[in-house]
Amino acid sequence: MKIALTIAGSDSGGGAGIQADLKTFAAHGVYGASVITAVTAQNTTGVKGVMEIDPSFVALQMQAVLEDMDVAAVKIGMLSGPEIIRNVALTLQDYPHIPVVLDPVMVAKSGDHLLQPEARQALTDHLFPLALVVTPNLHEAGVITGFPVQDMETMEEAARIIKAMGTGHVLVKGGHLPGDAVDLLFDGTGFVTYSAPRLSNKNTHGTGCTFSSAIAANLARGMELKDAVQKAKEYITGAVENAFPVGKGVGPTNHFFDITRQGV
Ligand code: PXL
Repeated sequence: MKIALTIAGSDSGGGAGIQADLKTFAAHGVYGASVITAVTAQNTTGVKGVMEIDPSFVALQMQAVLEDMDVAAVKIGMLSGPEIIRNVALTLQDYPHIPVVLDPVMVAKSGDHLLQPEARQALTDHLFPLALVVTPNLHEAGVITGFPVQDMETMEEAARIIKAMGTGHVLVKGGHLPGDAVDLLFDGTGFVTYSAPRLSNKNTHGTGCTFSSAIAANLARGMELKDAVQKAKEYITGAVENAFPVGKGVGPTNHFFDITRQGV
């Protein structure tokens, strides 16, 4: 069984963060290891608090996993602060052969900060150059580039700018566009688009986490990036389509829709 590692925050509500990542890995038949960067006290209605893990202890968790296991892909989510970012980047530098999917998580769906605004520069400076692909949504692409990203034209422009920051590829996610959910992958030369019809299900908590860990799971299984994104897009569409209400707010996606469909 292939091994994937998630470096991310814990969502006590179980719908996003580390919990979403591990469920996604499991749903793909990939063994999941996890390095926790921060613990959120959170449910489907919002974030009540964030406790950062000591940055040196984040590095220690990474070393424990990486020196022991043959990790085939890494997914990075919530990083919280600049010191954690620097330690994650420093540790990853010793493993340049492992593909890294970097989800530049900034705020939760509820609007709560998951990355301190003063940590944005560290994210682009230290981690973008180590990533095979960075996966911003429209809001994150706007914050990173400094202009509103709201249609295909500005998504292309943002992809070019983010690519120039040193990442291998950029996947700008258009899930918040009016109309179809169209994502745009840029490799520095050409664009590939991935489209899915807009779904009306309101239970979308953890969509970004789930999408990026599905890409990482597919990479761990040996797929090329373009195919990994295509398959992950199909998976996240199924997970949102089959989401069911949990809690009183925005519920999580259904990571195991393939299994629940079979009546398990
Ligand atoms: O989806 C972004 C995200 C990442 N990590 C954690 C989260 C969330 C969103 O709520 O809670 C821990």
